[in-house]
Amino acid sequence: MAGLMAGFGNFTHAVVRGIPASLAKEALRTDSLDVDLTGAQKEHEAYVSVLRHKLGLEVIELAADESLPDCVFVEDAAVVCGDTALITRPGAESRRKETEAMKRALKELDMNIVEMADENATLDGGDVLFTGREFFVGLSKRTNQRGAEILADAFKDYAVSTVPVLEGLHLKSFCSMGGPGLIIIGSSEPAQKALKIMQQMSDHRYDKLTVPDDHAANCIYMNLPNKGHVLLHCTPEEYPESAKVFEKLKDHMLIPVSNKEKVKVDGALTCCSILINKKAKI
Ligand code: M3B
Repeated sequence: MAGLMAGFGNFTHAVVRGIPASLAKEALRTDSLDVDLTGAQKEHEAYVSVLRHKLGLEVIELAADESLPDCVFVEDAAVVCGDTALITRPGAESRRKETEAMKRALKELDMNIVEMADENATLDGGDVLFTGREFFVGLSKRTNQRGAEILADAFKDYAVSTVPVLEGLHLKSFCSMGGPGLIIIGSSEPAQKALKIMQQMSDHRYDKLTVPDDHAANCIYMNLPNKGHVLLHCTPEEYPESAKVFEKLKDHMLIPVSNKEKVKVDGALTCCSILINKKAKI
């Protein structure tokens, strides 16, 4: 396992994208909440600043596009693992063109680009959980079986299993990785059911960290050269009970990151960056 998981969470680069003014009124959302645009932009700047300044990643910032209200949620437009970048075919028609700028940026970074050309396939990166040893793909409103098959073709070194997402938008609306072999999971029934399915489908025994709030289970884990285990997680202000769970982690450098405005349009922490490791692992 040490060999297999070596390098998990090690990143050198991040791709992010600005927030267009159109996000406030036009970004897709499950609950009809009003977004404070300036607040969202400030919150996003702080997020990018953590990646760039606190963590020292090389951050590539794509310009916001007013015709793409959801474009800040770059995670959905590509899945990057190793040197391969799968450009997705987002499930929401209004989001399809978000992939164009992402594809250009990932080409520029010398990634091997795989495209999802099949018109019957849909996949949002928010439905893709990479554990370091395998992929779980949520079958949701946005991602279908064909999308999962194309992902499996693109990343042949890893097993790919599908998980039905019964409620909520994406698989990662209630889970994420918290370290090598550690799944962070929300407490709701759909989240717990999905975890059970993932455990049944895997040959590996994952550790789990359960948090009271589903939203708070979406964290960003990294393992960085001079910092060790790093976890970007929700703030105590937003989810006090879940924040207490993270504060007990002793091996991680904990970084609370605010997501108050972006959550109103179903955005979480992982949604706002594509993380890449450009350093050879050997
Ligand atoms: C959210 C897109 C919101 C569009 C991300 C992952 C789980 C809760 N208005 N996209 N990737 N979802 O977050």
